[in-house]
Amino acid sequence: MSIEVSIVMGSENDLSVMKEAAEVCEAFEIPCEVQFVSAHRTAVWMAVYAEKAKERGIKVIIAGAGGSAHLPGMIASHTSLPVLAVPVKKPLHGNEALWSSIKMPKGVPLAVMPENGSYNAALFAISILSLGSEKIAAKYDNFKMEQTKGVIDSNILLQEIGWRKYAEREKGVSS
Ligand code: RP5
Repeated sequence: MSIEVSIVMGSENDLSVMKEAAEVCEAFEIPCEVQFVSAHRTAVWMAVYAEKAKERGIKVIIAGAGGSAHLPGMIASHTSLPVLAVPVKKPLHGNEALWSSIKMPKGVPLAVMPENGSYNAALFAISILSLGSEKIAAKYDNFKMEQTKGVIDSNILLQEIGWRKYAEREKGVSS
């Protein structure tokens, strides 16, 4: 099966955030690849990678970067594929990666996720892929239904045991 989703990031230090996107793709059985591609340190490789992505069968690129975060925008400038930006925010970082991505000038569009939003980036990629695949669309619909059911079930329990007990139970679950 050919790779449909590309997950790229500027540094190995972004992997702890970006791996969630790969996990979501795996859960939906979407073939994806994960690559370190830096706009600053491997500028030529980045351009070649982005330019070849479409002919390799890739349909969506998820690009994560921190700091000045040029990678998503530069990838988008080298391909007509949809590019989803994940601003990577580490402890002590400001919001620079988010602003670098969201301020993309007119003409080169970028879909920008929340900071560290690699989970939603993968879901967004899946929603794009579902336009061309009934199988993926069914899985995505099912995921959303299960998610809705989860909230309804939680609320039923909340009404049964009250918020104090529910909160205590949550503490127990998370510790
Ligand atoms: C960006 O610069 C990367 O996306 C990373 O988040 C940030 C810092 O890179 P490292 O110095 O941690 O490799 O290119």
